[in-house]
Order: sequence, then structure tokens, then C-alpha cells
Amino acid sequence: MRDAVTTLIRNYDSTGRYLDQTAIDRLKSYFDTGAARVQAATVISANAAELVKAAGSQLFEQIPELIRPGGNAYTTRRYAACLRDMDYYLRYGTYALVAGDAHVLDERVLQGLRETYNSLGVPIAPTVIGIQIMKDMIKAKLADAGMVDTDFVDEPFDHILRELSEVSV
Ligand SMILES: CCC1=C(C)/C(=C/C2=NC(=C\c3[nH]c(/C=C4\NC(=O)[C@H](C)[C@H]4CC)c(C)c3CCC(=O)O)/C(CCC(=O)O)=C2C)NC1=O
Repeated sequence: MRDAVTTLIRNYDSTGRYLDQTAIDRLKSYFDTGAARVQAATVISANAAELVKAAGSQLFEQIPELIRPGGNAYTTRRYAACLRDMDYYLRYGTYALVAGDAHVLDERVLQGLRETYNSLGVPIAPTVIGIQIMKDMIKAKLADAGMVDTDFVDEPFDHILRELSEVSV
């Protein structure tokens, strides 16, 4: 598990360099957004259950085949597994948001995920749509909470989307 600071130091230490202007600028930008990252994590955590449920409902409304016989989220067990996966993306996305680094996502969430999904027949394209819906809902929630500049919130979720779909988003 790494964060923006430890990743940067690790990088400079491996070549025995002092922090240069690039490093200082990166650190500064991380610390400048620090309070906003914590605020975003607070809002997300307080609304996590609602966000997951609402994003799931919108996904199933948009692609109703998923919850019809033959759909991958059909049956209570698989429906619940789908929402649980959405909850994983939200929770680990929030960790990465606070850390300012995607390492926790690579290590705990994305490793082997495509293979698992492929072997179970979990369709990736609708999963990507579900995460996109959830990201938009998070940003709307943060806007409601009075947060103005929430671009940094895109980073971890775009990272998941990119890794999952293997296309640029
Ligand atoms: C913390 C990191 C982590 C992740 C990410 C994770 C994902 C994950 N999702 C799984 C299943 C699943 N994932 C889904 C998800 C969906 N089906 C759909 O149609 C939708 C598009 C989508 C929801 C958006 C479903 C339905 C299953 C159950 C599939 C089955 O057992 O047939 C499984 C197989 C084992 C299980 O059912 O628990 C894993 C490992 N597990 C982890 O530990």
C-alpha cells in the first residue's frame, strides 16, 4: 500500500536524488488538495450504501437484461454479488482518493480481476457503465455538499475504468 508521498520518495531514493522542482510541485499539489480529499472521503463514506444502491438501480434500469433470466446479475445471490462488487470499487476508490495514489487499487482490486470476471461470465462492459454511473453520482453528491473543484475524484475511478476496459477513458 502506497500513497502519493511514499511513491515519490521511493522513486527519488531509488536513484539517490534530492527532491527537485518536479517533486516539490507534485508534493505541493497533493498537500493542496489534502483537505478536499478528506472532505470527499467523509461525504462518500457517509453515503456509501445509498451510492451503491442508487448506482446499481440505475445500471439495471439502463440494462434490464442483467437481472432477467440468463442475465449475470439474475438471482438474489448474483444481484447481491454485483452490488457487493460496486461497494468494493467505491471503498477502495475512496482509499486511493485519500492516498492520492492508485497502488491500493492495483494491488487489492484489479489484480486478476478481468480473468476472474471472464471465467465467471461477469460482463465487463456493463460493470464499466455501473462504475461510471457511480462516479457521476459521487460527484453530484460532493457538489451538493458544496465542493466545487472535484476533478481529483475522477483519478481513482478512471483508473479502475481504464484497467477494467483496457481502453482510454
Ligand atoms: C476487493 C476486491 C474484489 C473484487 C473486485 C471482487 C470481485 C468478484 N466478483 C465476483 C463475482 C460476481 N460479480 C458480479 C458482478 C456483476 N454482474 C453483473 O451482471 C454486473 C454487470 C456486475 C455488477 C456491476 C456477479 C453477478 C458475481 C457472481 C457471479 C457468479 O458467481 O456467477 C467474484 C467471484 C467470487 C464471488 O462471487 O465472491 C469476485 C472475486 N472480489 C474481491 O475480493
